[in-house]
Amino acid sequence: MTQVSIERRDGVAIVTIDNPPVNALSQAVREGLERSFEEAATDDTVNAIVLICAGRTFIAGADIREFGRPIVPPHLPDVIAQIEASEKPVVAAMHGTALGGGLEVALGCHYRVAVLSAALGLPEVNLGLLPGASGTQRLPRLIGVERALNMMLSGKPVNAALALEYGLIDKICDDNKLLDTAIEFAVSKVADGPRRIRDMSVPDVDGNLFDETRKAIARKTRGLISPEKIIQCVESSTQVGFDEGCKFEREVFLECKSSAQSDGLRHAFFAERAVSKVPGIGKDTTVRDLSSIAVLGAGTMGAGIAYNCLTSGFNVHLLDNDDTGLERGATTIRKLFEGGVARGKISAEKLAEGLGRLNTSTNYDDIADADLVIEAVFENLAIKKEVFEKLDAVCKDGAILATNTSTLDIDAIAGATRRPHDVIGLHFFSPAHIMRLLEIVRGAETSGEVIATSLALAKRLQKIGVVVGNCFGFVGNRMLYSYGRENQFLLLEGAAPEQIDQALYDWGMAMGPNAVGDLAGLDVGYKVRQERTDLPDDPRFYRVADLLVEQGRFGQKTGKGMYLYADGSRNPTPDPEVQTLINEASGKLGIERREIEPREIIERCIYGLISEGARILEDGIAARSSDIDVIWTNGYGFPRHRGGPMHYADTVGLAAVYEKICEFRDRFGAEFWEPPELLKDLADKGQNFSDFDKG
Ligand code: 3H9
Repeated sequence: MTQVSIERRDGVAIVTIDNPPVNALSQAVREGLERSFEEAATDDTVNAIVLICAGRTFIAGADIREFGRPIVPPHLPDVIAQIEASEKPVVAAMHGTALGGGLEVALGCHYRVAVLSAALGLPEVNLGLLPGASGTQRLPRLIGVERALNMMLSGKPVNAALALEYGLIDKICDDNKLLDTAIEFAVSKVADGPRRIRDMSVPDVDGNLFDETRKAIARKTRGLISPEKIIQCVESSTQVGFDEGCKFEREVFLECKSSAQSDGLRHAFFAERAVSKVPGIGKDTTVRDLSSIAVLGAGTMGAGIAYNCLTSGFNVHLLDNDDTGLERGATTIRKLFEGGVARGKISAEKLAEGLGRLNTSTNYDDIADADLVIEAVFENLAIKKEVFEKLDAVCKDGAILATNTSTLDIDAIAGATRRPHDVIGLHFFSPAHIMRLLEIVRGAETSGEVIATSLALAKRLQKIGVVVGNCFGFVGNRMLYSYGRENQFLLLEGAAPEQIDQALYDWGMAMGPNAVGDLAGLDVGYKVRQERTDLPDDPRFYRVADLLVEQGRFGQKTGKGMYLYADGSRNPTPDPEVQTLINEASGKLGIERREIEPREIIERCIYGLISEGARILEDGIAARSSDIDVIWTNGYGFPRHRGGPMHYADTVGLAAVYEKICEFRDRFGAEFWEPPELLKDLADKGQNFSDFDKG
């Protein structure tokens, strides 16, 4: 199959790329472009050229799968230079998403036409890269330095209307008229000839722009390499000529491409796409229609879920035991809508329309027709079973009955109904309308249809749904236990809460575990631990957290927890009283306190995660190690540029991870540090978790 073809119409050569699914610039495409533009250049019957793509989109970028391997020529910057050098006017005709190298190809063309629904962007920063095919040099020349910087640093695409306003495109047309418009446009430019961006000068720029930009993005991009490199490249476009700027861009692009950060971010990209491939669920699995969703429990979580469903177009029925609860839930939802309006995310009409799709009730009979019920009541098995018994009695046949439990046994809940095949766990993360992760927990009897429908629901809610198996805490919270356990042990052994938090924050975690505990509420975990009968019989286990809760220190909500929060502030301040409490606890347990280095803090917390992740794979609770990575990067603030805990282990090397875990076992005891068999096995074979995934 040829990925690039050429045909002629009215003296115009139409070069078409057809490389499904997203017309990525693979080696074959680059070669095809080189050949086709050569052919068009030497054909005397051709006066102008249109570059267009078949399928659902214009080129969505370089072929990211090639980035782990040596790149085979022709190189993209050379192909683009060849297109730009054409003596015949070249028009890019864009639909779908013109992204990364795709937009850079369009910038090499002399003119650009796009359909109204098109989006254009340079999202390389999301992959730890920078536009590496002269985008950092051409875009500032075309649309100005500040706009170009914003597009590259945010990675966010602009729509066609804005692109026209920026001068990024020359014309907008209807979706079904792209080729005709582009041909007509190309013909109209034959007399003018080519207009090459490389020959334009870079517009003047405020001298402080680059330093101001650095300051503005510092917190958001902490620890990341590519944003600074983007700034340097764009800065160079204002200082040196086009060719020298391109040379510099190429050097830093290759540096970024071979970085561990880009490797981690590319892993995260593909891992998020792999989650939709669920064993036993195929394209032929029926997806049930969902239009009305009932949310049970109008607390913060229930209201957040309801709001998320409303903004995704569903009719929502909010149910609670009493009118006060309902009133509170409805107010929370209204406030969320109003916040959306204030931030310009939602129009006033959408607010009214969205709230118009919300009904509230205290009567189970009112949700009899719901297609899906999401239960978000207290995290207590007895209460949940009672709720599901009632749901089973009233809900229509074929309704999906979902529980938003974060830890409890899905099969036990399903067992309270006569339709366990319709029961599933939908574990939302707080705040439910913001967090992208949805853990979809399949019970022993959950049907394929219900899983497929839950995956489709996740997409509609703009979330990443990851299907996992049923066990205490599923994937995310089960692993959190090992991470939290090490945090708690480190506190007793000599590390201060702020020292642990700083070490993990500096390593890349969104927040340290002690600040997270205070944010989530220390009492939440406490209640769960009280209900569990299978916890280790070790007096050190979550000792500090238990003592704090028993003193009424629940975290931010009580103004004190692991830290102090003065006068309603959300900023944690170390509290000497907590340190005294910890020191006393260490003394009572006979633990000799010592200096602990950041490296030990990181290794114990992160290797604790990896070890539990390996057991989760052994138990078949996650289908792939990359699914675990998606859960941790999207639900628990794990640094995306490290790919996720399992990918991070691969980059360290499993033999080294295994060795370190053995060392911890010898130092701290086998109860918590016995290395998982799977880890030993893979390390012995010289393999890593990604090999396990392939197997
Ligand atoms: C770049 O261009 C560098 C240059 O500056 C310099 C070079 C020298 N490559 O997301 P979907 C696959 S860096 C390979 O589910 P959607 C994807 O894995 C690149 N494969 O669809 C999936 O495969 P599968 C800059 C790619 O409709 C399938 O396509 N560009 C690529 O929800 C469908 O993807 C970007 O960062 C790729 N570039 O969204 C754009 N892109 O079916 C990255 C996708 O086997 N792509 N695939 O799982 C996207 O943002 C979205 O895929 C897109 C479509 C919006 C295009």
